[in-house]
Amino acid sequence: MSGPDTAELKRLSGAHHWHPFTDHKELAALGGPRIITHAEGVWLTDSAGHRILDAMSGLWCVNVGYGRRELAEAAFSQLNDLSFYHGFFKTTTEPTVRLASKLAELTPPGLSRAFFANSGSEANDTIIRMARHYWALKGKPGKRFIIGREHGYHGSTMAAISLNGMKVMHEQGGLPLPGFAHVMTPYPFEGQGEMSAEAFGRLAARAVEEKILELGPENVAAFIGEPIQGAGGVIIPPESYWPEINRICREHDILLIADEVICGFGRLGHWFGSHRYGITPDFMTLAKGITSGYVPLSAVMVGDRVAETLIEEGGEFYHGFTYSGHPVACAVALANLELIEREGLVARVRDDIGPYLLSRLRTLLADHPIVGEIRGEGMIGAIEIVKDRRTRERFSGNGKAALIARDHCFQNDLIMRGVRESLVFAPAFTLTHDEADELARRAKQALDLTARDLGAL
Ligand code: PXG
Repeated sequence: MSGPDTAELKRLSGAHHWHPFTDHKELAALGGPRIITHAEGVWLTDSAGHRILDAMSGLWCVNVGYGRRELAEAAFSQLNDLSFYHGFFKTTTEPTVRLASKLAELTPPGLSRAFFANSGSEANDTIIRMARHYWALKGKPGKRFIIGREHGYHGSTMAAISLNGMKVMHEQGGLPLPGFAHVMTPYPFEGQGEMSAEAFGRLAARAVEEKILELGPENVAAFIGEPIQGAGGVIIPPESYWPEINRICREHDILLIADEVICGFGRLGHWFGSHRYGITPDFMTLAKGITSGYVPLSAVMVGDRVAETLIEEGGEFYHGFTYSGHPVACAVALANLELIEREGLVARVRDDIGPYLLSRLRTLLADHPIVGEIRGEGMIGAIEIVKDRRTRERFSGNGKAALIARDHCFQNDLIMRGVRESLVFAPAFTLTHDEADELARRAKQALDLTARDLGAL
């Protein structure tokens, strides 16, 4: 069987395809994109025939690994039975209802209802509207501010970008929109210094409280945070952080939004990051792992106090998407959740492959000259790159070192992401021990080459 015409696809891509988050001039200079043609387990194949170990499970989403027949069959069967119907005008479909009910069972108590969308960004936009509408119905229309965090990532729509703590995104398009504020994040490697982890967690939580008091609690609708920040560099908070956030939101009557787009569906070795950290959210954002990325789907879990007010006092909520609760996406999600349960993948992440991968990386990189820290939880983690392990001094060039390391991984057929000064990873939960050994070996090779390039060896 002959493969696709790579040269033609690259040419067509350069002429017609606008990639997400891409410098197109740079991509053209590199000769165009790599074209992925096939995937199985944690292995991608590209059009040149390379087998690539995907340590990112796509974009933090292919939790059950690629090529699972059960998910393909669920889609095929649903496409044959009912390819589309919607949830507008007093109708719905069976997979939609069954999935909503399954999510209510899996998520923490008090989150009983699911609104469906197609992406994490849309789900977060939905939450902003619901939160503000809730406060208006409560007679507090002034409560409009949403507080997010430095390095937070919540999506790419105008409102979701406004939640993000990424200045480079704000600079394009005149964002954030009015009504959004940002605070520091609990990033121990950079901020803890001589403090205890406990004290640092409290300090970072206090920043949220101070922002609420500065804006006035009567003007603040909600606080949003990822249990562990993913795209911002896998930032893992001290244990003291989330309990304090729970308390602060409760005391100042602020809604708490847990963005579980990356942490949800077993990534941290618990069904949700909220279980891991004891977070008691009013809203949860779900996407990615909900279908293991096989088809697009996201959901907003709406807490009971908000839902009851919107339902009892709100009348019609003028919000929804053509594909809200798409039956094919919901059928795939149900098959995905069933597979995670049947194979015990959440426990596997917590007790087996998560700790194993971390220990392999820690063993191989224990004395590596440019590794400042290896951190992780379940199947998500980061390797901090430093010039000096003792002082934590960074290399110059603002993240250039991580990009060099990322490129060496890429050349060695290993996919990791470079985020600021870290290499981050989030493989599928089905990674075998042998594959974890291989991943760690390739990561070490990439870091050795990076150290050589930067004159640190
Ligand atoms: N919340 C979180 C926590 C996310 O990580 C979104 C919301 C937005 O989801 P959508 O489906 O609108 O993309 C995300 C998405 C990266 C990367 O390179 C991360 C994401 C998306 C694309 C790339 O780390 N996270």
